[in-house]
Amino acid sequence: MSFDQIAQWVDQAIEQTPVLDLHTHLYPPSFGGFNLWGVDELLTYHYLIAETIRATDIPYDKYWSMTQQQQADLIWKTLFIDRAPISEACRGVLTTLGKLGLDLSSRDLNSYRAFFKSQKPEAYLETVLKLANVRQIVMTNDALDPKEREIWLSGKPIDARFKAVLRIDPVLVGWPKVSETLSSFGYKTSGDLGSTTMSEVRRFLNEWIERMKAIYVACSLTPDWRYPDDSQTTRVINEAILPICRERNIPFAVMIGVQRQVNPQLRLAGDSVGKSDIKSLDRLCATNQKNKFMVTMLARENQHELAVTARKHRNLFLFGCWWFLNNPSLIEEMTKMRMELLGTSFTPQHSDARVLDQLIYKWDHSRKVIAKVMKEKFADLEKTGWKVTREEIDRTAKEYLGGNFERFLSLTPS
Ligand code: HDL
Ligand code: ZN
Repeated sequence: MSFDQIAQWVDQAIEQTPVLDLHTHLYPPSFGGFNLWGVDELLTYHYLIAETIRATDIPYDKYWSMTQQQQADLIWKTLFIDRAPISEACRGVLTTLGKLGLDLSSRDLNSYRAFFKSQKPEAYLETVLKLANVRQIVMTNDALDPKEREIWLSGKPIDARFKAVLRIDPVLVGWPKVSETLSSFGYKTSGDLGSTTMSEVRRFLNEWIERMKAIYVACSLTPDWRYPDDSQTTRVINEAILPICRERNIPFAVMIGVQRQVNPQLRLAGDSVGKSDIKSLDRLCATNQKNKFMVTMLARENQHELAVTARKHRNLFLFGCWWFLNNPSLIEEMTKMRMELLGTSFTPQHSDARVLDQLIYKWDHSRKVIAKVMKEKFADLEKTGWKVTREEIDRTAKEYLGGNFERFLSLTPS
């Protein structure tokens, strides 16, 4: 088979395979204000806030006192008009606007605003899912957020394309403060994490996994995370999260390496990255073989050891180029290394989208890089004398863009 033919098959397979996006911060229109979309939300994405603050000397409190439209105007002028919008987050906004058919040569933000003003959330969701070719959106849900909790308790039906995930960072790292929040919701918890409290934490987990039909339980962990140790985090993992995830046969997703709020004045944009301890992850997977773990790590320096660790533990499901790694140069480096070490048994990407329209650019950009690496790997395969078929290319694309994850969800570790 010629390289051009292989390349054409890969491009078609990657473009035409609808994606299961296994980690996002998106919500269906029925969640009202939680569903963020439109050009002002795109421009005030926290990645672009950080880049704008860095490029100007605007006082933090002046920025935060502006309306969202004023913030978007400042970001547009600073990063798109006064400077070339060549960062990944800037390019993403333009990819999205361009794919929606807007005239980027005008550089007229108000004309773009007029387009979004004419959209309705429900119909716009269909437009975005079609353009992004996304079939399922996995959310990040916080049962401790009073507003989100109310929506879940209302029992409002949810678009079946949106799947819930119970995100539990405070339950892991927020003791004793989180015991007040839990007890305000009727759980008999106290800061001491005694046996009653631990069983009430289990009740909280069970009730909300059930209510949300959560497909996994997730948390993010700082570079200082160690397992096991004598911390409350280890106790909650061992005595509450792992037993319940095992009983329900759902994964526990650990997203490791975020250094929270290194610059609190940036608010959501104030988090950073740190190299994390791979031995803790190794022990987590090795000593809990009947649990399933989804893992992504934030530091580039952790990626090779993470891929090797995935080779050692089949209950470790490796996914995505997370956050500061979600850039073409690093997606290519990581995906190449992962294909060489793990073959087809991982999920190359998730979008982490916070604004619905971002699905359009995050998947356009990532698909191109994944396709580039697949072309190279299948061409190498062909050069051995193996006869690459369109079927195995199509099958591999389906595995990478959601099939592997669905199979992992269905597995029962022995
Ligand atoms: O903790 C997380 O899930 C991260 O993805 C954060 O939400 C982060 O702010 C983010 O949006 N990264 O892309
Ligand atoms: Zn996220």
